[in-house]
Amino acid sequence: MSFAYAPAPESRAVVDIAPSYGLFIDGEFREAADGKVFKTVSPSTEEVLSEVAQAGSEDVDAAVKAARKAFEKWSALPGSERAKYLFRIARIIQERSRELAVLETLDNGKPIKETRDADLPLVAAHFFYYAGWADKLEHAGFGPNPKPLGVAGQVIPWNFPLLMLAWKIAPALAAGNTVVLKPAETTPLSALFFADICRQAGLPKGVVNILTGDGSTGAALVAHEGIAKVAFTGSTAVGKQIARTVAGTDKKLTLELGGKGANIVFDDAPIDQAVEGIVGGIFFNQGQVCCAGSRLLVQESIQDELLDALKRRMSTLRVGDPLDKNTDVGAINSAEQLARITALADSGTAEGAERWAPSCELPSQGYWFAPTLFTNVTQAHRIAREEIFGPVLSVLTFRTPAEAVAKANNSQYGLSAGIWTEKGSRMLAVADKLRAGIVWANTFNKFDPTSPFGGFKESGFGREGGRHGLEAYLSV
Ligand code: TXE
Repeated sequence: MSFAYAPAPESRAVVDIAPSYGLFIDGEFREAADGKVFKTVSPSTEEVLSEVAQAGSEDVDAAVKAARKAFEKWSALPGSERAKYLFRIARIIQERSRELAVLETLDNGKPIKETRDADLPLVAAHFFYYAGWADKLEHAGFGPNPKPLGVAGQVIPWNFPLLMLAWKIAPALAAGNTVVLKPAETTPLSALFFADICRQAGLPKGVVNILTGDGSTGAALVAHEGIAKVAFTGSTAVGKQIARTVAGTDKKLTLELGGKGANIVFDDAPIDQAVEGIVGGIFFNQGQVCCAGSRLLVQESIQDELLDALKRRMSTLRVGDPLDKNTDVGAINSAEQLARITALADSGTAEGAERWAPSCELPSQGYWFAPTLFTNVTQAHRIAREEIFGPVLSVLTFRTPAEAVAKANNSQYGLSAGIWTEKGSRMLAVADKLRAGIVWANTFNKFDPTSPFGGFKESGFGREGGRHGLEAYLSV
């Protein structure tokens, strides 16, 4: 006898999306000065979800002015008062988490399982965590009188829209700064819902301003002379451009850019556990994760055993409707991103790597890419060097720990890595030699607001999260 268990898809009726949204400036929603708008579509269905305002330079100026005015009072509040607002925001996020999870899944394409169990709890956790810091800045070892910087201009990507917003806004506000934040053009909605949460929490006008728009809006924001601090998460190319804009000004800058994380599996690793970590490391959020474990480095002696187990596990992944609670792999965020993934995966085949994917039926509407594995990969292949930002894993082998370290570090990036071994001494020795901002031990993609996150090399500089994340928003 067999039981078919199929929970109903998460109801999209829990979220009420308006047909259009304005910019959130000085506590009010308003149209763009030049009336421009753009559409946001659901990547899993290509349905138009809403039309949102496209901020131009006049709007950037208005938002920065509102934030500067708000800064005077906000920065003068006792930390305990700022904490109350942040705690209130955190609690409202928890109360509205089902609605926000469905919204994020609709706008981004990621499975509800992830928005519900990873994104939203982490978003709330960040606000709780930094709320706790707001009245302790004098005691955090920053020196006698840490001061906020002013207005932070923050530009975020589309892969974790609400979580990246939380990483940026929570520490900025706790430290006494005000913000103008620009969400990515393909995922503007959760930031606009967050604006509504700020109103619900009674946050003073102008402390948080949200400007929807594309790269031109982001460029105008980071160049604005009223901005004291720029925080960016996105592509390395745009990060370099922003660094050039900011160079020669007194703006503080943090950049969180691309990655090509190595997930290193030694022959004594617990195989089943490692397979789960490898799968989570590359297929979580369809691999659209800067710290994804996109290079699997496996010790040669266990290659066959590990790859067999990995393929079996990949064959059980369910790809499809992201609102279905059983779905493991959702939609790719945009047609452009799908095209980038497709082109890089095709380069793998063209350069001689061996491609494998489980048989799975992809929906006919929307942007989809099957979980894919490449073996016979060399370090020279593009799929071993370039960030694919998709559900594509490149497998390389090694014989000795020294070779594993050399291969892992052979990258322009240095954001994340994972090590799988039962041997504690080897774990520590290898971790110490990896040029990566985050090294996971017998796990992968674990996040926590108390841990600083950030990279080496072309993965950027500065840290978000933890006490270090606060320092980026203070003059000490
Ligand atoms: O990034 P962009 P895209 C990587 C990933 C992906 C590639 C391209 O490899 O395939 O980048 O993605 C805003 N000044 N990552 O094109 O363009 C833009 O509007 C100021 C890794 O989406 O960098 C959006 O809000 N802002 C990454 C944000 O920058 C500008 C996450 C990111 O978009 C701008 C995303 C400009 N000149 C992509 N141009 C990670 N580190 O997690 C664009 N923007």
